[in-house]
This record gives sequence, structure tokens and C-alpha cells, in this order.
Amino acid sequence: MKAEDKQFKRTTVTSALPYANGPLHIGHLAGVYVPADIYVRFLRMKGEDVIFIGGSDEHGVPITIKARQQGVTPQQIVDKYHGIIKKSFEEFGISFDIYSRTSHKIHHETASEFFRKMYDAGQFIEKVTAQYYDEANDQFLADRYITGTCPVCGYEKAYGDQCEKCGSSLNATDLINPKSVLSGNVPVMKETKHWYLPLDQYEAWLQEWILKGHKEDWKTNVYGQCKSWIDQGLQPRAVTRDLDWGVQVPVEGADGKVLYVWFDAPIGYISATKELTPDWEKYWKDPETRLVHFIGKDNIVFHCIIFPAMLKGEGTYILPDNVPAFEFMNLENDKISTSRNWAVWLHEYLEEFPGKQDVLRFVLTSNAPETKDNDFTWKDFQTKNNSELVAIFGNFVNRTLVLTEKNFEGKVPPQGVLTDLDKAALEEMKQIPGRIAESLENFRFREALAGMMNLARLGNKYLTENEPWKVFAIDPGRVGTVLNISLQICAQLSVVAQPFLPFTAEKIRKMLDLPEYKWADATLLTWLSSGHQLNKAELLFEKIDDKAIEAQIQKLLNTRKDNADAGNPSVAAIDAPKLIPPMQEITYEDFSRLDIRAGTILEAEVVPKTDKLLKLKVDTGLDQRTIVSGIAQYFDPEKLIGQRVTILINLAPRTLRGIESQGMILTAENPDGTLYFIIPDQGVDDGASIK
Ligand code: B3M
Ligand code: ZN
Repeated sequence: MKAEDKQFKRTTVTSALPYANGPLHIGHLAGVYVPADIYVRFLRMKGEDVIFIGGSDEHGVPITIKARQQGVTPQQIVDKYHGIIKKSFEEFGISFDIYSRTSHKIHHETASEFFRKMYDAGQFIEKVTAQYYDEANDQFLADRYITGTCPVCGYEKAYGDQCEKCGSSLNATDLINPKSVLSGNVPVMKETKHWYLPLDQYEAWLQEWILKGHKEDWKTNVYGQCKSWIDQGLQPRAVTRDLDWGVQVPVEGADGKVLYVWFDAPIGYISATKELTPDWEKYWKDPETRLVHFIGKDNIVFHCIIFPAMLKGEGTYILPDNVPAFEFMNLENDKISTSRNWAVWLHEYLEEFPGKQDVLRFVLTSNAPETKDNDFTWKDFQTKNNSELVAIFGNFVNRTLVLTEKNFEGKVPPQGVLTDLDKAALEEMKQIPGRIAESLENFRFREALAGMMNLARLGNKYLTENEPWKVFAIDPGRVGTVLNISLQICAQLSVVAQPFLPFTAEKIRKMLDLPEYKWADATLLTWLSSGHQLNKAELLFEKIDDKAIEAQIQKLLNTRKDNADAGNPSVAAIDAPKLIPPMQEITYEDFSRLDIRAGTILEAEVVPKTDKLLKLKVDTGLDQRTIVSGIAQYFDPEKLIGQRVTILINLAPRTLRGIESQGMILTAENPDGTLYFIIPDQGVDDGASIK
């Protein structure tokens, strides 16, 4: 059944519980918390009953290792980082209904009961197996307590559960030359008893529930990963560990054993809800509740296979209706990594760019790694701030308010007789919220954000086309109409920007002296009545200069140097950009078959429902034709009118999104991904042949 066919009364939204072993970075925000927050804010605006659950994951080996490294107790580690993490979330406006932590008593009780109920029902297998053991420290070496050479890529510092270099998921026994992290010794094998969740017994059910039941509504990356796990055949999985940090295994004879962190952590969502409200059961046990997990792709198997199997086994809970997992956000072409300090840390960002939370929210959403890994670069951050937020969004709102102050003492002027341009703008305004809503309902956050920017663009264009600053002396009534409509667009922006840019939306509301509206009011068109007194205009965004960006890049280059000195791996180097290697030789004959001409762009628009494609009308000197080009992320269509370009005109036509493309615009791409046109020199006319 498709999600939209089902009727739900309420929604429980969870977002992955970050390990409290380090501060948060942009990858966390981009891949989980910003999209989850946008989604929840949107549902709240629609008046839905929704709860948004978050918290710190305070158990597991990642915590105890960190404590050991810093020479403090695990409790000190989680207290420190829980505080830092919680503060960052608050500062970035991540609007949890509760941000809890798995060290709370209520969580220990909930996780313990959950295990016990399954245990009593005979749902675990008890097994004695041999595992790596450090004799010097008298300790079993779970997960990250063991390192060795990765059998896949040969990296020498791979962990017992995963290789950070190639990303392979490993078993401790796969490692070549295993070594204990505690003593550096070669471990011995020793027998130990553990409880296993027999995932193999859930296989048939998972096939039905996911492979048949969620083929349509789960994202392809999520569905694909589940399918590959299920197709490979599922094995029983240990849900307990020999450790002294975590939730005690509530069974006799299990001293020194705790629940595996991935068993207790997702139960943390339930404990946090219990802490939030005595009415928690309706959010977890009522089949009319929709459960949605926001996570990163490395957590898919736990949220789509293991946790659902636990919920199903326990028997009284609902299952996730959707798990919109994101791919990874890289940083300057390299995987974000805490251990290599390759990250933009949120608390540092705010020190260096105070008050610019929304700028980061904007950039991370417009580049959200929805379907594939994506890259955050400081240059792109600067461009998106300067040419979208400042030049379009901020500029429009500011011009409108300043002109109203100047000409009408800051009072909303009346709407007079409407021209066709006015009517067209109002008509367009009516359409925008519906489009944004549709994108959000389908977890397409980039598209939704583009919808919001289209409104800002519409405003900017409307104001520029009507030039109210020119006609005030001749026709103040007309200026009033134009400003009235522009102000309504500002008001509408304050409504539709709320989920994405909550701080900015509030600033606009304050300037316009408007209340917080519901989503249903996004199509009102009459938020501001004439005579309404506005507050003083304030700048929404400010330009970020080259110096600030260069400082950030320099900081990363220093990190890279530190890593190189320490022998840590890196995937790419921003200081040594990769050029495309030379291609195979061709003959002059081959080359002469290309018919390349100088031309001019006449019209440009984004192809609807895409974020990459532009539909261009070009003059080739011989004719006017349509070309579809994948350059929408690099150029603002409005600024392309009149742009001189070089065109390959004898490329066989291709149909893209139902539009026939009759040629190709030539561009040059730098190794850093920046793109430029090949612009014919002055004096070269349209139609001139290029050889
Ligand atoms: N702490 C792993 C992670 O931070 C883990 C998520 C738990 S979600 C229940 O990616
Ligand atoms: Zn590897």
C-alpha cells in the first residue's frame, strides 16, 4: 500500500541519536537533523499531531574508547558531549519536542523490559562462541576494541566492525593481524555466552513487509540496501556484549554483560517519548500513528531490519512507515571524519559566522545528499549565500521594505487597479505553497527549497520589472499597488520559509508585524491590509567575503597537513585538484565533423521538476533553436538572457524530460567543479564557425 493511501491520525518522527563522543558537524545536520526539522516544522504548520524525538546515544564502544583516550570515565565523556550536542541543536533551531539521553534511568528500565519480554517469550538464541580477548586487560574485545588490517583495502587501522578507509563493514575475525586497542597485544580466543536475535527467522516476514510492502514508497537507496541484505540471507545477530558500560543484561548469570548498543539505542526513541508524555503509548502503539525515522545511510540496516524485527518480536509496537535515509555529505571532496578532524564543527561555525544558522541550513538543504553523496565546499557556501540569499531573497525583501518606508512612511499602501503583470504574479503566488508541500510530503527537500526560492525570485523579478522607484513622481498609486503586492510576497515568504529558515522567517514576521501563520494560510494573498504599520527594515543576510572563505580553506589545509604528518589517509586533496586525464587521440577528420558556432542565449528557464536542467532558446546565427542543458545549478536563468555562448549545432537531437534538445552549449569545468561558458570574443558574430 502506498503511504498516501493510508490514513494516519498522528506522526512520530525520530532522528538518529548521535553518539555522545564528539561534537556535531555539518554532516550530521545535512543528513539527518535539518531535513527532519524541516519536515516536522511543516507538519506542525499543517496543524498535525506530531512529536519530534531526539537524544544522545551514550552507550557502546565509541564512548568507552573515547573515555580511555582522554583518561576520564565514560560518564564524564557523555556528560560533556551531550551538553555540547544539545546546545548545537538548539542553536541551529532543531525543534525537538524532547532531546533526551540513553543514560537516563527511564531508558535503562525501558530497554531492560523490552529485552526481558523477548527473552521470556523465548525469542533469543543463547550461544557460546570464541571471541577475541585481551589477557593483559582481562577483557573481551568488542567492535572497536580491536584493530587490524582491512581484508578489503589493506588499510592498517581498520576496526573490528568497520574500515574507515574503504567503508566495508567487518567482523573482528576478518581482520588481518588483529591487535587489541587496549594493550596493543595480539588477542587470544576465549569462549563467552551471548544472546542472539535470530534474524533468519524474520526473513520471510521482512520480504513481505519491505520487499513487497514498501517497494513504492521507500526511497530507492533505502529499499535497495534492504533488498541486498535480505537477498544475501540474514544471520542471527548478537544483541549482548562483554562490556561494563551500557544497559545490564536483565538475566541471571549475565554479569559483566550489557545490551549491544544497537539493541538499546533505538529503544531510546521510545524511552524519550515516555519521558515527554504520559500519553506516550498512542505515539508507539496505535496503528493510526505514522512512524518515520530520519537517519544516515550507515544506519539503514538497524532501522529497517533489526529494530523492526525487535518491534515485531516484542509484539505491541507499530513499525516504521518510512525511513527517509540520506546519503553522506562530504567536505571539499573528502569523507567527513571525526578522527581525522576533517569536518566543519557546528560550534566552531557559529563562532566564525555568528547568527548565520539559516545560511548553513540553506546551503545544506540545497545540497542535501538525498539520493547520492554530495559535497560541501566553502566556495559553494559563499556563492549560495551571496548570489541567492543576499542577491535574491534578502535584496527583494529589503528593497520592498525600504521603498515602503521611503514613500509611504512604512504603512502598507492600498492595492489599486491590477495590471496583467500583477495578476500573473498573484496567480503564481497561489501555486507555490502547493508545490512546496508536495515536495516535502515526498521527502524531496532540495526541490521544496527550490520552490521557496522561486517565490523569492518571483518577488525580485516582479519588483525589477515594475520599477516602482521610477514612477513615484508620476503615479504614486501605481507604486502603491506594486509595493502592496511585493509586501504580500514578503509575507508569503515569511510563511513558506518557516520550515527551512526559521530565524529568517521570524525576522520577516517581526518587520511586517505579522503573527505566525499556519500552512493553510500560505495561499491567503491578503496577509497585509492597507494602512498596516510596518516595523523598520533590517538586513536579512549579508555578503560573505573572500577573506572569510579563504580562512576556512586554510584551516582545512592545515588539518590535511597534520593528517599527512600523522600518516592518516585522505581521499582527495583540495590543494592538488585532479585534472581529467588526456583522452585517446583522434584524427583531424574526426574533429572536422564537429560544427561549432558562436551564438546568443535568448531565453532561459528551469525545466519544471528538475534542479539541474535549463531549457534555453538560442540564436545560432542560422536559426533559433531549443537546447536543454544540465547547468541549472551553476547559472541563474534570468542572468543568461543575452549571454554569448559557443554551440555544437550538429549533435543529433535528444529528448530530455519531453523537450527536444537540438545541440549543446560548450562549457569548461575546473577540477573544483566550477563551470564557465566559452564566450566568443567581441567582434565574433552569431553563426561564426569555430574550428
Ligand atoms: N549512534 C550511530 C550514529 O550516530 C548511532 C545511531 C543510533 S540511532 C538509534 O550514526
Ligand atoms: Zn578497508
